[in-house]
Amino acid sequence: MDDGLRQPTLLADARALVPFEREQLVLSVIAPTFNESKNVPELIERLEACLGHLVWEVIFVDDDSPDQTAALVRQIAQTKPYVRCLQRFGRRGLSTAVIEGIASSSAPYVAVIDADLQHDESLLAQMLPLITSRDLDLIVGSRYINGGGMGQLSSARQAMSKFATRLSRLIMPFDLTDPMSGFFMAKRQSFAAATPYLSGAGYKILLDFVASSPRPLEHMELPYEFRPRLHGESKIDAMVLFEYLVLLLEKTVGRYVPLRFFLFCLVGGSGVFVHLATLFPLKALVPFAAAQGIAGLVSMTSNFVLSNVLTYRDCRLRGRKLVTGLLSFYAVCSIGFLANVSFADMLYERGYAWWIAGSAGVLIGSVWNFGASSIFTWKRN
Ligand SMILES: Nc1nc2c(ncn2[C@@H]2O[C@H](COP(=O)(O)OP(=O)(O)OP(=O)(O)O)[C@@H](O)[C@H]2O)c(=O)[nH]1
Ligand SMILES: [Mg+2]
Repeated sequence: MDDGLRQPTLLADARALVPFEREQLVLSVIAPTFNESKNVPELIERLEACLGHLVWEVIFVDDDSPDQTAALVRQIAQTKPYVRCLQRFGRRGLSTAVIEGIASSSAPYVAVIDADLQHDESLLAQMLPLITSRDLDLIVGSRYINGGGMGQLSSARQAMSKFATRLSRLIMPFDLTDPMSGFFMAKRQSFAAATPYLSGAGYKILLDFVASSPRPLEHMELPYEFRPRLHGESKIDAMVLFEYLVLLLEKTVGRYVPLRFFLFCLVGGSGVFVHLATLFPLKALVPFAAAQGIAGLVSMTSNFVLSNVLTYRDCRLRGRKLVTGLLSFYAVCSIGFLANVSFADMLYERGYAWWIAGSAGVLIGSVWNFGASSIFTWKRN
């Protein structure tokens, strides 16, 4: 990267380039964590080494990790007041963790970094003088520009990341070489301006930020080499991919239809297949009405399971609540079915074409099922 600017290689340079009072809090570093207790102490030490000349803080946003990451952070924070812990309960999500971490900070600049030591924290000392002196909104750590790299990431993961980067062009207002990067620094005000429009879905908070900002962001990229994970496990799984699709849908289809409703209808569509696939073999074994009834129950159950895992993944029912939720879902859908049939019948009686009457019935039934189940089954609006 040749940006014509003096690159601060020494800490003294960095301090000289950051126009803040000695006592003023300049930077909040947000580190989302889930089971990172083995990495936290090392990350704090490394941040101290590169930011120690500034007034800064690190906020660990932990989703109640079973390995007691939050307790460890709090213990360290007792002697290091620049270390903070924001512990969340009953939910998961890297993007929402970052959003809430940033919302809890008051520094004029924020940085987001993985807690697993895979990002090059020493870059923060370069980012800060650049973002202030150039009055930028955003500096992104990129693995895809000269000097950066994917490290030892498996070729399958590299290919996935590149594919996801290509897909991101659907929603990106400007080109970034590495919108999948979880490593960036931003002006807090610029992030705050985008906050009301953020999707919060999944793990790609940088892409969400860039796609949700009400105005184009003044930005630049700096290279870094992605390091291998030293301790702990990656949280990348099929759900991460699904969440990425949700983010893309939210920023495209979601502009016109609430995404949860869209997902609810997709799941409902899959229920039609489940229904027919159950009905087909059953009708040879039992009377048609019984087969239709059983198929209805099976498809409602599969709709419930899929909605619980996908559409309402953030307030997923577990244990005993799964059973009461299923019963309330049956009740809600039965009323929806009656509404569907009676509305369609009324339209048909009034002379509307069969397909208009039928579709209107399905729409009324779906809207009812969606609204009522989100209130009674998953207890939200
Ligand atoms: N608060 C919170 N943090 C999370 C969650 N999922 C992942 N993280 C943290 O986000 C950071 C990145 O997660 P990783 O699983 O390492 O994902 P990655 O770095 O993209 O993938 P790997 O290269 O496989 O490690 C780590 O600090 C995780 O602890 C979550 O649901 N909630
Ligand atoms: Mg990682």
